[in-house]
This record gives sequence, C-alpha cells and structure tokens, in this order.
Amino acid sequence: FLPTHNELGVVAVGFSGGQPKPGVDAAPMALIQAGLIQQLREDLEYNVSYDGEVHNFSEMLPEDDPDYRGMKRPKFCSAVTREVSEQVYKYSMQGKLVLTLGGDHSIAIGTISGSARAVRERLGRELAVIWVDAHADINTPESSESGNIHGMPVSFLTGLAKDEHEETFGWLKEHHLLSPKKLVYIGLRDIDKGEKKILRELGIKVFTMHDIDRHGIGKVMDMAVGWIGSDTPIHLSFDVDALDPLWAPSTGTPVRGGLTLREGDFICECLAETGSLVAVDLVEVNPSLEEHGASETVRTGVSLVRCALGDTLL
Ligand code: B3U
Ligand code: MN
Ligand code: MN
Repeated sequence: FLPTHNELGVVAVGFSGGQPKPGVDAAPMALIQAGLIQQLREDLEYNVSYDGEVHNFSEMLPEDDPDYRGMKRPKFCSAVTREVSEQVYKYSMQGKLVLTLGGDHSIAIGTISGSARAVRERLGRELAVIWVDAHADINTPESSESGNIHGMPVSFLTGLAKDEHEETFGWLKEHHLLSPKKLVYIGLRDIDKGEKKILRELGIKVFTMHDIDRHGIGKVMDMAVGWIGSDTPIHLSFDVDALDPLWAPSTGTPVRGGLTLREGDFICECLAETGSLVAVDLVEVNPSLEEHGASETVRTGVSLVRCALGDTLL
C-alpha cells in the first residue's frame, strides 16, 4: 500500500483562523524560502508535485462568521479544511506521499480526513495517526475554554464532535473519520481537564513527556509503532510546539519541558523507517513570534520534515 516511493504532493496552507495569533499563515513561505522543497527535490530526490502557491483561502472568508457553539471563525475553518481535505485526498489517491505545511493545527481536520478517505478507497484500510504535540487538541466545542478550533481537530476527526450543518463541519462524513484506537499521541504535557476525561473515556494511547522521561524515546517509539501494528498506513501530524521552546520558540503556545530536537527528529526517522507513512503535516510554526527564534524554528521545521521523508536513513 506504500505511496509510490519518491512521489510527493505538497500542499501549502497559509491559514491562521484556528487560533488568534497572526503570522502562522506565513510559515509555508518561510519553510519554502529556507529551501525545503528544493532540498526535497535535490537532496532527497523526490519527484515533488507542488502548484507553487501558498493557499491562504482568503476568497473563502465569509462575510459573516459569528461564534457558534463557542467556536471562533467556524465557517472559515470549515470551508478551508474542506478544501484542504479535497487536495490531500487527490494526491493520496494518486499514490503520492502528501506533505502539508501549515498553518495552525485546525488544518489537520482537512489533512487527516482527506488521507483517511483515500486510504479507505484506494487500499481498503483504516488510517492510523501519530499526533506529536504538547497539546491533545481533542476539545469538543463544548469542552473548549478558548473556542479556538486548533484545540479541537481530533474531536471532529474521531466523530466525538459532530455538526449537522455543512458549513460548520457537517461535510465530515463517516469515510473521513479516524478510529480512536488508531490514534497515538506523543509529547503531551499541557492537557485541559475536559480533554483528560475524553482521553480516558475513549481509551486513546498517549505517551506524555513523563512516559518519554521514564522509558526513553526509543522504547516509546517501539511501543507507539507496536500499538498501530505493522502494515497500517500512518499519517504523522507534527505540531512544532511538541519540541521544547529552546528548539522551537516561534510558535503560538510554547510549553516548556518538551522534546529535544533529536527526539523530534528521531520520532520522524522511526516513522520513515516503517515505510508506512502516507502523509505528514508540519504545523504551528509562526515566524512572526520571537524574532530571534524565528529562523531557528524554521530550521527545526525543515529538519523534522527531512527526517520524516527519510533523509537520515541509510
Ligand atoms: N487546550 C487549549 C490550548 C491549546 C490547544 N492547542 C494549542 N493550545 N496550541 C485549547 O485552546 O483548546
Ligand atoms: Mn496542535
Ligand atoms: Mn500544540
């Protein structure tokens, strides 16, 4: 079921509507200007399909987008993620590995729904997701204290949160969804009370920073991949705030006590090594925060993507 090796589709999503801080929409351009796509072509020898455009989907900005069920900018987030879902689905159906450059983490509603649908249709299989993040991003609109949709993608993707209206995520159908049993978190350290309850009730596999301290990242990756099982297509959704702010200061909600750069790269390498990756997201790089840290954070992002795409394997 592997993506045709060396065929890569890139989707650049300059979207910041899932959270309040401007600047995260500039990340795809910053990553590309730092040479990411060129390196994937020249050093890693991928045949890259990229339309040369950072989509900010501003044409989808609704005239009127009031808060709904406590969600901020619900129609805009819904419309953008719906379009991202289609783009990821198309590349994935062509047997390409799909790389999405965010954008805030709300865009994963699009990327994962697109991958899950393609993997079902093309391979007749269920998608597994490795979610690397300081946060669980599994609030429902009702449990969220912030109303920011980047804290909710996993609840929509697992069907825990639903909405009947097309224009507020009602477009998400059964074939887009992910089984909570096929989801593994790594790096968590800032989980809301409501989210803890949800994680326990759904029996989701979580490796917190505490687990990484206890077992080491090597054992944690063995357990994470073991949980998913070999022979299952994997989507990696990597929030750069999983890394310690020492390595990735330019992000909207940094949390101390995170992964080292090597631990982040190692996670990506282990997943590349499985040969089962079908999609990779890199999100929440915000080059306009922490002026001095911006180029370091972009550099970290480039390193993570290179590792996930197999750069450091022999
Ligand atoms: N859990 C909080 C905070 C948060 C989630 N994701 C990020 N921050 N980056 C929320 O808003 O739901
Ligand atoms: Mn996140
Ligand atoms: Mn996060």
